[in-house]
Amino acid sequence: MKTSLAAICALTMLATTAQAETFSADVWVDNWFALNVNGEQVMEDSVPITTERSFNAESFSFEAERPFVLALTMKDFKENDTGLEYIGTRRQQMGDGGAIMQLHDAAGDLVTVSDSDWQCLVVHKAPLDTACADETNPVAGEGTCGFETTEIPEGWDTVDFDASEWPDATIHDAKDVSPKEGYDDVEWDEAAQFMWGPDLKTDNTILCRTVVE
Ligand SMILES: [Ca+2]
Ligand SMILES: [Ca+2]
Repeated sequence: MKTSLAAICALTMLATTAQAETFSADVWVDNWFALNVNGEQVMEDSVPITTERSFNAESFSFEAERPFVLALTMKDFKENDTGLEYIGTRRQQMGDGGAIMQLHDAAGDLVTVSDSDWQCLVVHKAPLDTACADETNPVAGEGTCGFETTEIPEGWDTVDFDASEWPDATIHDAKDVSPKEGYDDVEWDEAAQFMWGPDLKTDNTILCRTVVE
């Protein structure tokens, strides 16, 4: 009896562990990202969002069991809730975002890429009037410098979450994103596209998710 129970336990463990696969990811985001898989963070951009001109790609691997959700939190740099950067200098501007990613399995086969199959929710949008970028003293929440924040939905990074109400990711041209440092270090599959919210400039913080079956 003891033996058979132990054998069953061993078989169960084997079956459980056998389902976990190793995946390798390449992610490039202007400017910062964190990647959660089924509610657990597996990667955070190694360059803090507070770093000026933080352009870099991250290549890393993680283990997961299908189905799993890839949940990217992404931020375009902003100095404050005006959404602007270089405030008070001649370079004062809205700044822009953009992201590209690809995922391969252990055999090197492509599993998924950034494309319009992802759902994205903009959770920080500013400025609400682009004339804010030309204000001599832009103040968040005043005049043209309004901003909009959305609460991050509970459990959005888990498979059970219903994102059917979320808009599809917006695909942007490479020339509009103009990817910088780090982007060229990765050999991108031609299927990988630049995704973001509808507006590269005023969509500052965005949640994007997709389920890998
Ligand atoms: Ca940026
Ligand atoms: Ca921006």
